[in-house]
Amino acid sequence: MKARVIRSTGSWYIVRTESDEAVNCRLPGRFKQEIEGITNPVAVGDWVRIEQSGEDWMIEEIYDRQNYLIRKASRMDKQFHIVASNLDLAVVIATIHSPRTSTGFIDRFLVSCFSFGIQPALVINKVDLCSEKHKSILNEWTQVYSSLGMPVLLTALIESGVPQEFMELIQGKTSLLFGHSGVGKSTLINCILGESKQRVAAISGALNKGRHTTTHAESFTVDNNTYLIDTPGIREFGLAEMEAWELSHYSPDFLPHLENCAFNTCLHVNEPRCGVQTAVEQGKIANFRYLNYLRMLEADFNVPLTRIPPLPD
Ligand SMILES: Nc1nc2c(ncn2[C@@H]2O[C@H](COP(=O)(O)OP(=O)(O)OP(=O)(O)O)[C@@H](O)[C@H]2O)c(=O)[nH]1
Ligand SMILES: [Mg+2]
Ligand SMILES: [Zn+2]
Repeated sequence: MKARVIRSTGSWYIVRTESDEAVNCRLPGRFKQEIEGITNPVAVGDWVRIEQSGEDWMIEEIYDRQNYLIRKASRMDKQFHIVASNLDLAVVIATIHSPRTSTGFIDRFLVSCFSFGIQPALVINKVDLCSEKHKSILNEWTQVYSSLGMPVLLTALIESGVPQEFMELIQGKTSLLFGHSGVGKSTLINCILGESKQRVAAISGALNKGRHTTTHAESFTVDNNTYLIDTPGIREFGLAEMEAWELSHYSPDFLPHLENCAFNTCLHVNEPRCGVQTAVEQGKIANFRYLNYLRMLEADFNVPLTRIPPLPD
């Protein structure tokens, strides 16, 4: 029988059958040996074939994934973790404070979405907490990220609930909710489902970035063909399955300038006659986007930022 994984705790999996029944399943040990370097052979969003064996249901086959989002389990780790699969939309929820989301985190997430062919969206939540000073950051993020061709929505979930625009955006899709702990992912799920499906952090915990309220990824049904996947907050996002030279190709704001680079091996660090560096100087690429790009090159691909000595003019 065909079913879709809606929750995974590591040893037990809950799947939703095509007749909308939730079934507890286990995974035969052979799957764990088959996929080296991956912490979870089965991810939320996977389509699987299940068979009954005695009292238990077992996952017998994992169907090919249409796409998936994968990240390093932690920065120094060699292991990878599949966040979720078969996604139509990946929503990163960011907050300007309580907690502070860095653009570096958002940009890593976006590069991954573009590389895996998943449409991203940005929700900036807790705008009710934004002071005048934060408003200029809000405006900058909105302008820069919209210009990458992605939807950007501002929300104050606790005060004004979920905007209609968001409901239209997710309609008919399987969407992932992603972001640091405490940004309001589970609050969003509860607002949409109109009940407390997911435990959310107590107000006192809202400032504490280290506290994780959601511990497992889980898919919730909004309507027949609309699903939202809540995930545990993460601190860092390590890139996977990508080469250094590809990074700029997954940055839509860099793309139009790549053809102006003199060298086709250009990593846009300090090579001469580089279209990307020129675009940054001319303000055509936001400075913070470029700095985040350099940090990714250095941290994830060990590219020394002094790679090529700048040529004298
Ligand atoms: N001021 C304010 N607080 C909010 C808003 N949305 C959510 N919160 C609060 O932020 C806290 C954290 O919300 P959660 O929904 O638990 O956050 P989460 O992203 O699910 O966190 P993890 O499960 O740990 O990853 C809760 O106390 C919410 O009430 C908002 O728009 N404004
Ligand atoms: Mg949560
Ligand atoms: Zn270049």
